[in-house]
Amino acid sequence: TRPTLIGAPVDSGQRTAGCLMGPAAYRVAGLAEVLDVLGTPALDRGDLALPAALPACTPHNPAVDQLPATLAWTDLIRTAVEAELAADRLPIVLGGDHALALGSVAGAAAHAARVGRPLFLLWLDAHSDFHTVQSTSSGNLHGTPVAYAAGRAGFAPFPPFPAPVPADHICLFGIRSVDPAEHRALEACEIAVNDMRVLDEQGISAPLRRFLDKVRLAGGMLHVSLDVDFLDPGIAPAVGTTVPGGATFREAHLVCEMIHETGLMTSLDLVELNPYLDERGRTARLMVDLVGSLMGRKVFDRPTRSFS
Ligand code: DIR
Ligand code: MN
Ligand code: MN
Ligand code: MN
Repeated sequence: TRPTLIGAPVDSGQRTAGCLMGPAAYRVAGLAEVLDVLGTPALDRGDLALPAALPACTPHNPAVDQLPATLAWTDLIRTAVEAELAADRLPIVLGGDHALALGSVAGAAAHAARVGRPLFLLWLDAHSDFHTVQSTSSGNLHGTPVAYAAGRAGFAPFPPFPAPVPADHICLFGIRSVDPAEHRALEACEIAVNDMRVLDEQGISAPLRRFLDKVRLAGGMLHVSLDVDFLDPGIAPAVGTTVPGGATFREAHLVCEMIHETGLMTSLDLVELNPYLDERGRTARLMVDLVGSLMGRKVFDRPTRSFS
């Protein structure tokens, strides 16, 4: 499946300016060239843009920031992702902050429901992003897309999520920052929380393989959402919400290589890159490198590993 690049310069989901420069940074860092070399050239649709006038709407929760913009982005991105999947392409959404996943996962879910396949969600992130519009304490809607995808209540005035992803189809990976309201809600559901403690003890490959096996056995589609802060800030400083103790360079590449070997990934988000905070583009280049691994780059070709 050929990739399509969708620029989504979303910066309404959090309050550190700069995420809107993300799509440009990925292009400057050579994303298209990496995909060319791998023999999977991308179609670049350019950047989505918000309409000039946004409908007024007032959140029930007064803490919520920039709700009209995030509502409009959600609709635009959902439509764009669903269209690429319907055209049998692999959408790669270039963020933009993680609020864009309110739209991208909705687009993937709508498509999966239409073709009658189960959708699975792999969330590579320091954060669980399991707040609702009601529960968010920061007011930053980038902390909500997993809860939206899971079909939690408390999302008015967002449209109902098209086909909620069952809790046992969601895998959070790399987690090390969970707010109290998210913690309570996660404990009351079956979502797999692979926090850093799990990955320290079991390594990265065993928990990931368990999840990928489940996706394969179910014949599922797999949406991967890669937040820059999944990575350790020592190698990926260009993100507004760094949390120490993240994935190392090799752990992150191994995750991407394993995903590629399964051939299961059907859509991808690259989120939270803030190029304004970067050191000479190193975080953008690392993210582009990881896309290389996700799309098949390897040091040496091995027979495809059996995931049974
Ligand atoms: C925090 C930070 N839990 C919030 N969240 C995210 O604002 O709700 N940071 N996603 O990247
Ligand atoms: Mn996130
Ligand atoms: Mn995060
Ligand atoms: Mn707990």
